[in-house]
Amino acid sequence: MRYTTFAIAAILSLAISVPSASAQKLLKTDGWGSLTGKVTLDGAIPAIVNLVPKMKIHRDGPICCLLGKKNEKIDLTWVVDPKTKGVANVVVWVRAPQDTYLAIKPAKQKRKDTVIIDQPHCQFVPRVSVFNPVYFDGKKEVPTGQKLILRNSAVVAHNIRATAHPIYNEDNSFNVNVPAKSEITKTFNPQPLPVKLQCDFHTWMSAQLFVFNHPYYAITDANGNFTIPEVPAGAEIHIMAWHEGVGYVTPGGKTGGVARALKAGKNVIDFTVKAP
Ligand SMILES: [Cu+2]
Repeated sequence: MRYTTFAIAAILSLAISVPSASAQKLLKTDGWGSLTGKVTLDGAIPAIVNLVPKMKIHRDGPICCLLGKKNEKIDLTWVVDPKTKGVANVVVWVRAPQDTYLAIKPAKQKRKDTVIIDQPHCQFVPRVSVFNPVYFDGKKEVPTGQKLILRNSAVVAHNIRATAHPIYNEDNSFNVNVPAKSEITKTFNPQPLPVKLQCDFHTWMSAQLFVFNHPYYAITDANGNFTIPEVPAGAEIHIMAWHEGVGYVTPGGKTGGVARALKAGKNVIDFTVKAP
């Protein structure tokens, strides 16, 4: 078993090249532009999956789960505005070309905000989050000061099983009980795809957490709209988008994206997500 795990890890480490910090050069850019747009669904809106039947037969149902808000009692993989077909919870970010990194304004290198993922009843809130614990300064990753709190404000115990990438976050996956009215702080290293959070007590509970080493990201709102302010302009970068239901929305996976040089001022890019 030990050898098998070791062999798999060895193969993975060959297949996945973790960028070496020393090989990266600052991407030469000129000014700053905002990146804004809308993500819409192409196809029929997936049916809403009602979680109430599962909650009704769970011992925590009457005392906790069923007391949640409406959006805590449905599956939130697909949240689509019925009028505009805007898709919520799409993560949009930009990626520097290979062997380069993006400049970050000093004001965005330090952060005082905290990412909080709560479990107020029997659903993670919010469903999709982004955490920016470090930024890349050209040589190394430096802490931004941003913290991650995994909170249980419910009256029942939850469990959090975090599945992170085995290479980028070799020691950071965990599985812990979180008693009622308590919280834990954790951290992760940046990785290409989100860390998945689940609760083993309420098996329908699930959340996604992206971890980036830059501030150039946004999550689409209930109407599918997003804005990333102050992105380095004037040089080609890759615009990336991801949705839980389909994975990468943009072509080419983690090394792909939509290549574009932003102009100073406002830039617009829209995406469509194929319905499942
Ligand atoms: Cu739970």
